[in-house]
Amino acid sequence: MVNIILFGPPGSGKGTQSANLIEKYGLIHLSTGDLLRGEIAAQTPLGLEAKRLMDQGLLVPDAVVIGMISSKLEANPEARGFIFDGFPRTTAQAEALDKLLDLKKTAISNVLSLEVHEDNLVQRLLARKRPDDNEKTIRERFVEYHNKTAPVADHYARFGKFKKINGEGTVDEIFARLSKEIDPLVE
Ligand code: B4P
Repeated sequence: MVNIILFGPPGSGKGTQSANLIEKYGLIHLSTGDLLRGEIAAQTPLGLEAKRLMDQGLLVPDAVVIGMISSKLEANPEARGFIFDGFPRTTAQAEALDKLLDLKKTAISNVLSLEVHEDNLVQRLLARKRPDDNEKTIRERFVEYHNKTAPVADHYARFGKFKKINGEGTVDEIFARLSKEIDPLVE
């Protein structure tokens, strides 16, 4: 089983690259951002609370996203593996994921971190025009990233499972860099 975490700051291209990677490797895409936006679109109580936090650039509570990921893992017992996109975003989420995967007697294969200069991140996000892609919210998302998400890198680096990938350039160039890391894992 191949389990990849796509890591990186807001706008680094996690969602964009995941879409191509699942097609190439037949893995299941688990994006907590997409799952939360699904709840918002369905106007569930969870979605309404998530929207309030996401519109401010804040992370939603760990228990909410861990619950969502746990359900998705349970719902896909035959999966060849998963691409985790936007999860884990805190050390508590990383520890919860370790436990969930251990129950399936598997582990994270690699954490690939897309490295992009902050000016380029802002440009990409402003061009996208999602509700949480305005200058004020973007700045808050970067603060959350530096305070709460960046430490997740240390969690995986301790196990030798953290690799930085140049996230600048065209979508195809970045895809080729990611494929170079993943190809040997699926052979
Ligand atoms: P996410 O949905 O995960 O969004 P993101 O990190 O901002 O974007 P991503 O890195 O996927 O960028 P994308 O490929 O789309 O999170 C949104 C919010 O949900 C969070 O702020 C938080 O509130 C909440 N949330 C989600 N997960 C959570 C968790 N685990 N815990 C708590 N809260 C959670 O690319 C961005 C843009 O760049 C696109 O328009 C794309 O077209 C463009 N782009 C991509 N690659 C490019 C390239 N190479 N060149 C030029 N443009 C490029």
